[in-house]
Amino acid sequence: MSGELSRRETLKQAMALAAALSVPDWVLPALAQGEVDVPFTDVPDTFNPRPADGNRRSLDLRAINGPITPNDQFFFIQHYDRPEIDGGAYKLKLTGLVERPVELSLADIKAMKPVDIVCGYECSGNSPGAMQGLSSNARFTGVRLRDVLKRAGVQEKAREVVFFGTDRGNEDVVFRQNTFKVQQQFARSITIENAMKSSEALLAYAMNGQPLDRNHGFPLRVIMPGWYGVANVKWLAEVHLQEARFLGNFQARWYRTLRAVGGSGDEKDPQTQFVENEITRLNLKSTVARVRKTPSGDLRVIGYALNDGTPLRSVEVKVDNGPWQPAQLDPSNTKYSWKLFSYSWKGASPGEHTIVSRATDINGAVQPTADELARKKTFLENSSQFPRKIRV
Ligand SMILES: Nc1nc2c(c(=O)[nH]1)N[C@H]1C(S)=C(S)[C@@H](COP(=O)(O)O)O[C@H]1N2
Ligand SMILES: [Mo]
Repeated sequence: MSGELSRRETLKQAMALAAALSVPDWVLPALAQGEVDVPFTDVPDTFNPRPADGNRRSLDLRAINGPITPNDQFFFIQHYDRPEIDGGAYKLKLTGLVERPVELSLADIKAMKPVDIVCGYECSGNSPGAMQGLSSNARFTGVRLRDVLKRAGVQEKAREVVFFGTDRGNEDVVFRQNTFKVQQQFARSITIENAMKSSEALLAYAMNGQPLDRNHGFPLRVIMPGWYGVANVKWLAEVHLQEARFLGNFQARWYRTLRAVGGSGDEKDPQTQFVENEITRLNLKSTVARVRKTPSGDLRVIGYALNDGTPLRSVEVKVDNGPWQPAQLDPSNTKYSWKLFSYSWKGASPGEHTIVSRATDINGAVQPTADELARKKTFLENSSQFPRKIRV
């Protein structure tokens, strides 16, 4: 009893303390009046967030002015074309090891209990070379995958949940000396545990309060909070339950990382082992996005961190060869959102400077440097620190 009381007392004190410490009322959204952007000198002239083919778009991080990425700026990318789907005729099929096959119209889905989640994610190919533009953050609305699966019932034997998009293309299936060119639907799978355990996995039909647009998977897509973008199958056509592992091109072949362990790291060194993993949850990452000069002459370094939902311990910023300094985290950050940060830099001298951020989570995982990732042989999952150059 007294233990319970003192625990409550401690909690009350902690809450009072939190209320007394005035939480900054934030840097973003409203960019303060009189501030100007400090130009980056590392953005190549060729960087074009909107290539003319219209088939993809990156986010220009220099334009971030709030926690939510507007729909007409949210990055998009995919492997094939972007199907145009008639929402009125649309049916989501639930097939395979279900108790009863079900087809759901968009109206059926919207009649179910809606769930909202703010979720940031990046393409696993996002990198300094892409100016980190394959990343965005939005509020998604949809229904829990779990609730949809319950409509069809899950057979005991089901182990794998396969999401098929409407888009398809030709892929090579290599077996010994034969290469078969076969048509495949874009598809990804997750385990039944990840589908049923996670209350967060969504089939989303809206983004920032608007119906999904064609670029982002109209009329329905998967959102796996805390996972790389590839998990978020767009233009969802079918959810198929099966016992065997799913081996589609973008599940078993394309989206994987090869790392060297031990030895010299060279392929010919017998002491070196190679480990492959599939692309699943987001690695811990942060990046500087924008630097603002305030009327007082101080600089404000703004950026975001992204990870699998593990709470962060800190985001720090380093200027040139100085020490790591703690940045402030935006109180509006949520478990799976982008975690915005801001660092106040006083007394910057005129000239060129290098600034870099790094994130650390509560388990002590620290965002690696590019050198520390050198043993990663394939380019996906580049979560390295990204030193930026600016001219003050
Ligand atoms: N149907 C389908 N869904 C897809 C893809 C695709 O090629 N086809 N690409 C995936 C990849 S690799 C990424 S990074 C995300 C990007 O989501 P966005 O375009 O909405 O930003 O979509 C994923 N969903
Ligand atoms: Mo991606």
